[in-house]
Amino acid sequence: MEKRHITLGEFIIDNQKHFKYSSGELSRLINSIRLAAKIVNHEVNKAGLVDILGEAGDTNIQGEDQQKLDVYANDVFKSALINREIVCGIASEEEDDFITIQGKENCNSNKYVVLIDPLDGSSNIDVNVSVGTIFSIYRRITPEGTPVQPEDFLQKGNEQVAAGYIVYGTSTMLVYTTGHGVNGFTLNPALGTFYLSHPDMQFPETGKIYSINEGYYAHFPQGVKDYLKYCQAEEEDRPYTSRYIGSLVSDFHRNMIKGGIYIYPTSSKAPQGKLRLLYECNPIAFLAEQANGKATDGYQRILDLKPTELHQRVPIFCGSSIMVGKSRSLYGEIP
Ligand code: AHM
Ligand code: MG
Repeated sequence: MEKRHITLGEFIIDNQKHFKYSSGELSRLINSIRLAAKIVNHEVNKAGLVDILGEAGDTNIQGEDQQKLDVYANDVFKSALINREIVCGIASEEEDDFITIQGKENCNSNKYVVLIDPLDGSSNIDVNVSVGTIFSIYRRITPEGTPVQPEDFLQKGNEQVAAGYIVYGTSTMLVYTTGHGVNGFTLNPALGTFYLSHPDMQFPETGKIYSINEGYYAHFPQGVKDYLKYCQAEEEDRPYTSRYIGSLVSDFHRNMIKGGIYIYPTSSKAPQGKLRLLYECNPIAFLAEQANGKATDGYQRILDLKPTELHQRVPIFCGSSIMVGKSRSLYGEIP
């Protein structure tokens, strides 16, 4: 009998039953992310062909150069979510402040807010290396029908309703969780359809890959240096192998499949780390835990951190549970 291929569209509908009293709002929201992902994918894939490469000449809130495709991806995801009026607010790594969506006659009865890093790792675009989109979805906590407030976005990661990423790689994949495991879908570019290719993704308990920018070694805290020495030691199961793309989604995706740890620690150059709690670390931590892995800031669960500002940065250690546990033990006591 011919094997039945499940599409992302079918999967979303089938999984709606996991949500008690679901009105289909979350399903519609994930559907619009799916649509925006296809549009961005199309543009990313022709990045070498058209005059869209290079910097847009603007800098984002963190003072980093914005690449043209960052701006494009930000616009695509924003309009996919705003035009369909399925969220009440959006916060983006590329925007200074969150966006309130008023809806018809200034009344918006939608329940969800989306936080997004529209094109992560974008410094890699010019050299044809994989980039990604990361998204995180929460239920608002302020009353429906009123404008969203900062506290709707500054929720702990363990309040996430859904999170995921799209990796624009050798093939394009959408990987997401709604708190019932992690599933990965691969885009068939000829048909424009995502198919379930990686059901119930799980981190191996341990692995042999460590991913960190070792160029900053001299600036790392002693605990991180000690952990790196441990990774490199000649022992039965070591040295581990070092793999660092510099594109979080791609590094995380590879480690989830093969087993490994990704680290972006604090350093004397980046005292808070580099990655953003709301747009990068929380969604990645939710996926890690749903896939049987772990994510900490070196001391505690990322998902337990209480955010204080939209663009807050935190250090992150995430991946296979045994490896993250070991890094925790070498990292030291809470100061
Ligand atoms: P970005 O959001 O500006 O693209 O930065 C995030 C990226 C991650 O994808 C990647 O893991 C990290 O920055 C690489 O940083 P570094 O070049 O300092 O190693
Ligand atoms: Mg980013």
